[in-house]
Amino acid sequence: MTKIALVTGATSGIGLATAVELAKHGFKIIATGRRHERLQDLQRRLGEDNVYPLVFDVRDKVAVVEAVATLPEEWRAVSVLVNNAGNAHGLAPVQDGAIDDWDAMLDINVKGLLYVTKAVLPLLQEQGGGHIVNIGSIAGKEVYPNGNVYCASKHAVDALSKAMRMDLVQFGIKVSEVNPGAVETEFSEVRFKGDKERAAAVYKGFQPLLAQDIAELIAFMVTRPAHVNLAEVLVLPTAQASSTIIVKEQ
Ligand code: NDP
Ligand code: 8X3
Repeated sequence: MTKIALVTGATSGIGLATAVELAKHGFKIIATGRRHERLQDLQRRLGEDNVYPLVFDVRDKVAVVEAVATLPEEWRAVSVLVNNAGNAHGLAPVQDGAIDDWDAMLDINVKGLLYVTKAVLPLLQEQGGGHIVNIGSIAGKEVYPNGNVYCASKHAVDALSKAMRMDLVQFGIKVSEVNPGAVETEFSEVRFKGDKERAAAVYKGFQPLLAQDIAELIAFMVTRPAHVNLAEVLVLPTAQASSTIIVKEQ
């Protein structure tokens, strides 16, 4: 039987690459995000019957529940949930931080992940098990200067992943966490509010991870035998040793 994976943030970066990679492994994809036209592009790319676009903002708890409730019968047998939607807003010391940026990061990265999980969990339970993959970050393991609230949001994802594993083990649901270092996506463009030059500078002078690297890892995790759960993976570019130590060529 074809398996169904719901991937949040499938309009760009890690989520988009994961949707494509899981489709290669035979999954049908419920692809979510706010940018409907990008979800439609993905549907055209992977085939009308292989992608179900679901548009919602993860911050809107009513919209999340309503969107999941609209899934047609043939799309309800979800066995994999990839909680990927997330981003950073700003990079500033706490004394200069913008409150709207803090709200966005906590609302999207923490509360949004919880809302989606709560809405999708019953579908996994109906399958008698399943797999939730949360995208954390090296920022959930360490903090770095000016990263304060983004790091706090990813530390929360780290705690929630461990806690969800404890709560859901009784239902045969695996919970895994992937913690990447620097991955070149739209992440820094969002963080720096559309400043492409500043965003590109983050990845200059070394080879960052590609979204595809993370997608392949997620596909590997969700295709392990039923008795194996790769619970947590920290994955870094070779040039990166910690949040603050990245060896760059001059
Ligand atoms: P991108 O900016 O390329 O992708 C972010 C995705 O999240 C988009 O598809 C976006 O869709 C979705 N998203 C953002 N806000 C919302 C929202 N309010 N409601 C619904 N969807 C939303 O970044 P990445 O691919 O890099 O990021 C994916 C995840 O990986 C994030 O959780 C990020 O924190 C994490 N991560 C990234 C790293 C990196 O270096 N890039 C390293 C470690 C972790 P849309 O805008 O269409 O709604
Ligand atoms: C994204 C990577 O180092 O900018 O989570 O926090 S970092």
